[in-house]
This record gives sequence, C-alpha cells and structure tokens, in this order.
Amino acid sequence: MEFILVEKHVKPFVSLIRLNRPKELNALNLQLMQEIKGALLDLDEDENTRVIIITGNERAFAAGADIKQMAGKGAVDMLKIDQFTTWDTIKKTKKPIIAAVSGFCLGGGNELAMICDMIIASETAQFGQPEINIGVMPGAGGTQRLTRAVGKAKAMEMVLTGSFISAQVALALGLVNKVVPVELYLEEAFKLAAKLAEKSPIAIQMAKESVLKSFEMPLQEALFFERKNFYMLFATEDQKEGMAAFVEKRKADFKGK
Ligand code: DAK
Repeated sequence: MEFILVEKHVKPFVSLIRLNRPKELNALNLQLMQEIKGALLDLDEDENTRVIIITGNERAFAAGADIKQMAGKGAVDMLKIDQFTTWDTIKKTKKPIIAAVSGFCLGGGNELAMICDMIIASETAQFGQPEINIGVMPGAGGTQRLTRAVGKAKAMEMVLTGSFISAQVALALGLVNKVVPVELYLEEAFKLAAKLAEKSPIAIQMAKESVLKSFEMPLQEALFFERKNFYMLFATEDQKEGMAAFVEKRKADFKGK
C-alpha cells in the first residue's frame, strides 16, 4: 500500500484505514481508490473486524479526486477508467464504516465520507462540493447523497456555488453525526466503533442493509425487506444470547453466529 495505511484490530474488532497522501491533501488518485477497495474487501472478510474507520489527517480528510491526474483526460478516458465504480465496493461493504473527518472534506472526499455510514467531524472540518469551480460537477454521489442528507436548498447552494460549510453547519443539517474538538475526533470515532463492535455483527449487518434500502426502495417494499431481515435474525445464536442475557440481567456476549 503506497497511499493508505491499514491498521487491523487497532482496538478490539475495529480496524482503521488512513488516507496517506498528506502533501496532496489526500487527493484521491486512481491507485489510492484501488487501495481502499482492496482494504475494504479484505476487512469485510476478516473475522476479527466488526467495524471499519476511514480517516485522513488533521488538515484533510480528502480534498477531492486528484485534479492533476484528471486534468488531461477526455470523456472516453474517464468512462474507461471509471474510477468511482470502486465506490460500489464501499457501498457493498457489509460492516459499518465510520468516517473520522478533519480539515478539508471536498468533492470526491465528501462523496467518500457520505458513502460511509456515519461521520464524526472535528471542529475544523469543512465540507464542500467545489467541482463547479473547475468546470465540472459532482460525479460520485454529490448531487444525490448530499441532497438526501441536507435537503435541496443547501445541496443546490453547495453544488452550484462550490462554497464550503463548517462542521457545525454540517451537524445542524444532518450531514454528520457529531462534532468534537480536533484533538478528539479520532478518539470519538473509536468510541462509536466500540459501541457498534459489542453488538451482534449479524444484527448490525442486517440493520445497516435495511437502513440503506430506505434510499433505494419504495416504502412498502423496504418495510417488507426490513421485516424479513428481522425474522431472519431469530435464526442466529446472537438473538438467543441477546434475549437470554436480558432475562438473566447480564451483558450479552455476541459471537456473530
Ligand atoms: N487534486 C490534486 N491536488 C490537490 C487537490 C486535488 N483535489 N487538492 C489539493 N491538492 C494539492 C495542491 O495542488 C497542492 O499541491 P502543491 O502545489 O503543493 O504541489 C497541495 O495539495 C496543497 O494544496 P494548496 O496549496 O492548494 O492548499 P491550500 O490550503 O491553499 O488550499 C484547498 C486547500 C483544499 C482549498 C485547495 O487545495 C483546493 O481548492 N483544492 C481542490 C479542491 C477541489 O476542487 N476538489 C474537488 C476535486 S474534483 C468521478 C466522480 C467524482 C470525481 C471524479 C470522477 N467519476 C465518476 C469518474 C470527483 C471529482 C473531484 O473531487
């Protein structure tokens, strides 16, 4: 791995992917995207990873796709490379992904954060879709996931003017889950990850899948999907353990079976 660092099981059942092109503000070049894809496929299969955190550094989560790499490309090149189909892998990751964001979170960087399941932001984080300033537009969810997260008016403003919003505004709009001082954002992401890691991994997976269906399916079908997942969990040992632990007034010990 040249552009990311992967720390497996850095905390119990939690693994960390750190974007690591600090001089370029973690601009997402093709290789970096491939590396994220590889890491996620690996961690999704890893028995001892239940939660994944993706982070950058204090100055930048990611300042977008690598403009220098894209600058000379034509439409056919872009279509052939289709670099952001890599993001289908992120979307398909079964385990929960938390984005721990500080500094610039722009363009493809914001799209990456939004495809994660939750976002913990530092007070210094800035979110934006500035593609309009370089003569293009968002192409990996910035017009869709952002609009669903913050509503039409604010999404339109961000996408058409390219202006950034602060972490506090992002919190008020529902784009992020929590804002903390910069020295605490990673720690806060680990705290959240620890909470998820102690639940039943199968229940977490099915609950995540069901929430995501709300973006893709009409309500009736999504409710049906949710109900099937709920019933299916009664086939797991974790359901027996969870309910027995409640009755016996003890902490459940989920095994992911
Ligand atoms: N790409 C390449 N290099 C970047 C970069 C980027 N996105 N952002 C920053 N850098 C580099 C700068 O060029 C500079 O490199 P040197 O000049 O030192 O070699 C270094 O990082 C530090 O940046 P600055 O000197 O500019 O730092 P400042 O603090 O002054 O400014 C900034 C920080 C974040 C405001 C500024 O760097 C900036 O405006 N960056 C560009 C932000 C941006 O426009 N992002 C959107 C990129 S377009 C696709 C789907 C989606 C996309 C692409 C394809 N498909 C479906 C195929 C996504 C597109 C985008 O994200």
